[in-house]
Amino acid sequence: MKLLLTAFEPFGGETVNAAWEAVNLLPDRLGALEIIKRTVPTEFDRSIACVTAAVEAVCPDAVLCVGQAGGRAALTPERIAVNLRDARIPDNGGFQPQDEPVVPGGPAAYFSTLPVKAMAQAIQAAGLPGEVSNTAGLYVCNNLMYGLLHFLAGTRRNIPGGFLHVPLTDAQAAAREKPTPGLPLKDIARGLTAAISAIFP
Ligand code: PCA
Repeated sequence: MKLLLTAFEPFGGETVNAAWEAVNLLPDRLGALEIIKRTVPTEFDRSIACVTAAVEAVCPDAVLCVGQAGGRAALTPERIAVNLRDARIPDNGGFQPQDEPVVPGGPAAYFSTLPVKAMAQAIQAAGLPGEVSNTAGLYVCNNLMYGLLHFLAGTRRNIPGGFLHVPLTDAQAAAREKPTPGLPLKDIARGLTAAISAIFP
């Protein structure tokens, strides 16, 4: 079995992205599962093109995209992606869409086709904070989750896919002006491993 595991490049003026740092710590194999990792540009259109091309190239059995959510204290599998882009800051290409759809004419939303509750429970069982989130925001992460699920729905190949947000690393959190939750990087990686084990039980 193969998992396509993606994470975003740093964005918003930061030099690291907790999602990519954590994905990078994971091995390329977990038992029988092969993990194929890809870095994704933090740009609205390019992120979707990058991940859908990787799905075509890799033919994975599931796709999990990971992003950083500064301010969150838990690892959060996302339940839903909405067909809306409304950016508070420009993406890494300088694009800042306001109140526009991800896919004009597309459905209002897609639900994750990953087992989000089992993933959250597995993270908790590993002794880490994990909970299902009901919003992936309106920035590049929600956009990628929507674009991926729209693409997968059109392939009729039944590949489950979804998104998970991680908190900042404790080092990133310590550098923020306001008190912000953070987790040790190795705990974020351990939580991701637990979530993956729930996708391939
Ligand atoms: N987090 C941002 C985009 C890239 C990332 O890692 C988000 O939550 O939309």
